[in-house]
Amino acid sequence: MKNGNGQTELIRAIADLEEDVALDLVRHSLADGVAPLHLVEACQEGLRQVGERYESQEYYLAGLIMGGEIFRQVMDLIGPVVTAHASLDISGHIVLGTVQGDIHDLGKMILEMLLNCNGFTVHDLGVDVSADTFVARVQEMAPDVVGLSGLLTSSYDTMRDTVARLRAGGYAGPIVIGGGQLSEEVCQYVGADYWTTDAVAGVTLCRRLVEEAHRDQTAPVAE
Ligand code: B12
Repeated sequence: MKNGNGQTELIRAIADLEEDVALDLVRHSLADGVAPLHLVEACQEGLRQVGERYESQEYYLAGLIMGGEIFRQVMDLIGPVVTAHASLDISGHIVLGTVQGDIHDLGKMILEMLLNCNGFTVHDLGVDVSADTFVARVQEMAPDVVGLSGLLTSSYDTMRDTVARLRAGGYAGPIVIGGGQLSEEVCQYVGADYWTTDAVAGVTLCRRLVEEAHRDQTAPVAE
């Protein structure tokens, strides 16, 4: 991977569903010291292109499945390298899950890995998680942050319902939504506090939210 910021060949290999080429590129890049998160970004772009080809009917469902499988294997290679650079300097709890009707979890897995590396305790509820389950687990865990993941347009209504149910259930903390197709408009529609399409930005946000909450708790009471 020598061109530009070194990601172009990997993007192409993923978009073309060339599993062996993609995995070799990742192995060599890691050996050359390329930052693992740059490789994740390249994979994300490659998968976006897989999605485009699916939409234009160049690929069928098998293409999406294959793209997801390649990415899962890339994660297996990248995971140990990312974990080796963990900085466990913050302690926060996050309840995380993919909302009901949606089974996309690769992005959620990256977020979880990065949160773990930053010292967070992540309660991952999995995929296709009902609003009832979110409410019950959030009441049980009292997390600092709730994260909802969703990649389908149809997930926006489920996210909206989940946010409303969490608020009705008494959770007053920050709710962050994440997923490749999200936007400010979607965030407002859903009624979440924050949104992101990027796990690194999500971790930075969660760190800030936890630090702010802890600072508020320890601030001296004004006389
Ligand atoms: C791989 C894939 C699949 C795999 C998923 C495997 C898995 N275990 O996740 C499989 C084959 C199962 C699949 C199924 C389907 N898929 Co699909 N899929 C994709 C694809 C190609 C890649 C998704 C992906 O993993 N991206 C890589 C990750 C790293 O990116 P990410 O998820 O966005 O996550 C990043 C950030 O968003 C963030 N993040 C994610 N979650 C969260 C949460 C929080 C709290 C935070 C802070 C951050 C965060 O962190 C990540 C890293 O930066 C996308 C294309 C695309 N444009 O994304 C289509 C896509 C999402 N799928 C699509 C469709 C249509 C489907 C199906 C309906 C197909 C079908 N006919 O059955 C089904 C739906 C199944 C269901 N009920 O959920 C459409 C959705 C269209 C729409 N507008 O709704 C897309 C956009 C493809 C397209 N262009 O048409 N899919």
